[in-house]
Amino acid sequence: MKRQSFLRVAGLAAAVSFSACKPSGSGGGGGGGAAGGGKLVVGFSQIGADNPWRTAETESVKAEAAKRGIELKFSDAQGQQEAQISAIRSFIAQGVSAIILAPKVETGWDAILKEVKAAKIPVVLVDRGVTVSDPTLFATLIASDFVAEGRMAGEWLVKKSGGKAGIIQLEGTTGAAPANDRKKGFEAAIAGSPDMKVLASQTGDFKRSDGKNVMEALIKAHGAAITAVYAHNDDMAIGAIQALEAAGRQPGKDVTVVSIDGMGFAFEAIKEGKLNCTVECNPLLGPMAFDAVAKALKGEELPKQLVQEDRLFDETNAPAELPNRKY
Ligand code: GYE
Repeated sequence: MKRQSFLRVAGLAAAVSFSACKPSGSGGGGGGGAAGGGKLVVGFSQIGADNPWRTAETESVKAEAAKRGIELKFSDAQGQQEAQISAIRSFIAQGVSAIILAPKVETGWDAILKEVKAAKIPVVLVDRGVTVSDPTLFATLIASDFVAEGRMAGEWLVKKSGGKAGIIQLEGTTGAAPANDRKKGFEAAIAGSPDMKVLASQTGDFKRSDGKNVMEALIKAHGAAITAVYAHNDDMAIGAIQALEAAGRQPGKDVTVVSIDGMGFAFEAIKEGKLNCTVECNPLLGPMAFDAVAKALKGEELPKQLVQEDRLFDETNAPAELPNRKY
């Protein structure tokens, strides 16, 4: 695979700027936003609505557009990258001023992003990164450092389990940046502890139902050897907790469960003693996304990634934080 010739965008220091695309009425070559009758028109291509994290992100983008008087063209791709590509093509045809894209997977975006660039429409990526041949194909990425999230979860588990565990890893959507990187960070964190063994690592597609089904099968295969679960998101962790309980295990006690996202329901599960730890990942990206859109439209240079800082919560600090959770 020619991966080396591609640039992994997250963490790149280079900055790019887009030539200013004026709001409504300027016409020509995209960026006109004419559909809005004076309003700025922005397209948002969302992956789907399969878990509460994603719905929280969608709501944040919609609410921020409304607050700023921006007309938002929203497309839900129902989990299909091809549908995201079609939506982007339709945004170009409609002459939007900017595009916000939450890309399902890391690869396969070059061609469509080149079409967007040719139309002089800036692209702001939210929540997941892409691997592209040319870093000027997007203005910036607003996302968390997923390797760091995985590392925090892994380090916490090494400490909690005294360096010895039989682990089930429930991966996110195959090919998605947070699945790739949360795996990488976690596995690096446990690499120095020979008794931290990953018994199985399978995708649960970031969904509660898949997390539950995969966990049921893995309990049958590995039984009592399982002493820990690392789920790439809270939803799959809840699914795994249900499967463990159905199998007569005690999640949170005889099986340590660690996950990522820091959703309110995960805090509740920590309080109930069924989930042990969650690393937050903020889905409320609307305000930052539209700040970036505004800057890109002014032709300002943006860093290639605006990193969200994430904190780790367990039984020691989750109860105090619970009333403050906004997602
Ligand atoms: O963790 C998960 C969602 O891309 C950061 O995707 C996001 C992840 C998030 O489906 O719950």
